[in-house]
Order: sequence, then structure tokens, then C-alpha cells
Amino acid sequence: MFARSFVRAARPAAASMKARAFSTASRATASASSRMATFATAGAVAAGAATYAFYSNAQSPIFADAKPIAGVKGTFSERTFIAIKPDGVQRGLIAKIIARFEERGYKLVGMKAIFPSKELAEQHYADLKSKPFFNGLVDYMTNQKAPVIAMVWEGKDVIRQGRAMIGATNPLDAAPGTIRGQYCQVVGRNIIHGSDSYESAEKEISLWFSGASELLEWTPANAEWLHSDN
Ligand code: DAT
Ligand code: MG
Repeated sequence: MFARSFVRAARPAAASMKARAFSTASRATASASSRMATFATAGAVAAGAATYAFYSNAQSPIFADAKPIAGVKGTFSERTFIAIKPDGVQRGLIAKIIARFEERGYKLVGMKAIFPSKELAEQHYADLKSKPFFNGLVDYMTNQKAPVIAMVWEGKDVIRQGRAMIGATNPLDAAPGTIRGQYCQVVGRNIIHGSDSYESAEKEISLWFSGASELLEWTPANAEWLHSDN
């Protein structure tokens, strides 16, 4: 589906209103120390060196060009940030995880393999900073034993449905049919991340993706069959 290209990215991964709350210095550090292998369309790759114009309106959703970066909540354009963590990659589960979202009819609009910097991982998990497992969590995400597969999926209710498909944080509490319930046993190695709210999706997509250049507008040929109702 995606033209395959590798890009050394030395640019900020975040440029949104909320991301601007993070210091420019730490974003620059995060980018410089992140090694990214980007899978994107040729167009996105070509635009990779471009600057990214983000702005927000009075209601303050984060915009990537004309569209909110997390789409419009409750519509087919809603977006969530999904990441296959290094253990999911090491265990060869990338295709199986992607297949679940694809087969559900969700649309892949952004995807890259990335060794996240410490700063990026810390920003991503900022709400867990006080937890005793925080340093271990950041190390596991950043020790470069395997990349993270960062993705943005789009579709109706995809944020809530994504969480349901992933299952409970502790795999032992996750229903057997969920991703965590099928593939893992330990909370610290639960293979996948998914945004837990629209606000989280905005923050996380902004953090991991450079907006319009890496998030792609396209129409699946089966869209009518997926979206029509009676
Ligand atoms: P989730 O990933 O389901 O949104 P979270 O945001 O509470 O869960 O935690 C983020 C990640 O931190 C989680 O996927 C795995 C890790 N984690 C959470 N609780 C943990 C614990 N008690 N011990 C070790 N790692 C934990
Ligand atoms: Mg969480």
C-alpha cells in the first residue's frame, strides 16, 4: 500500500499547539537522537524536508493543514495513534496487529518504524512520570533492541474501538480475543499502545508524526461498502 522509503529524519516530530508546550530544545533533541525509518508515500517523503504549518482554531483542536490532526471525533475521519512496541516487533507480530485494524475496515494514514529518543518516550508517557515503572518503561521503549512501529489509523469511533481491540493494560485482565489477551502475559510487555481519548490522540499523533507531510489523505476503493447504512 505504501511506497517504501527510508528517511533520516532530523526534524521535529511535533509541531502542534500542544506539542509547542514541550520545549523546542527537547523536541530538537528528540528528533536529532531519533533514528527513523519511514514508510510513507513518495509524496510524503518528498515533503519530508518541508516545513510544517500547524495552527489551531478558537476551539483549539490541533490542525494539520485544513484537517484536525486527530480528525473529527465521531466521524469517519476520527484518528488514533497506535504503536507496536519493541516486544511486539521482536515477536514478529507486526502483520497480525495491522491485519486486525485493516480487516476491521480502518484506514492506515500514517506509519513509520522509529527508534524513539528518550525525550519522545518521556513526553509520550508524561502522565506516568511518577510511577515506579516509568524509567523501566522508557528504557524498554528506547533501548533500540527493536523499533517502535508508529501508526495512525482512521475511521468511525477508532479511538474507543482501538482500545477495545487492544484490551486491558494488564494482559491477564484482557479478554482472550483482544490483541493483548491473545498475545501477551505481562503488563510491562504488552506489545501495543493505543490512544485512550481524543485529546490523547491529538497529543500523540502530534508527537510522533510531522502532520500533513506524514499523514496521508486517500480513499479506499471499498469505502462505500464500509460506510453505507440503511
Ligand atoms: P495503556 O497502555 O493501556 O494505556 P497505561 O497508560 O496505564 O496503560 O500505561 C502505559 C504503559 O505502561 C502500559 O501499556 C504498560 C506500562 N505499565 C502500566 N502499568 C504498569 C505496571 N504496573 N508495571 C509495569 N508497567 C506498567
Ligand atoms: Mg495509556
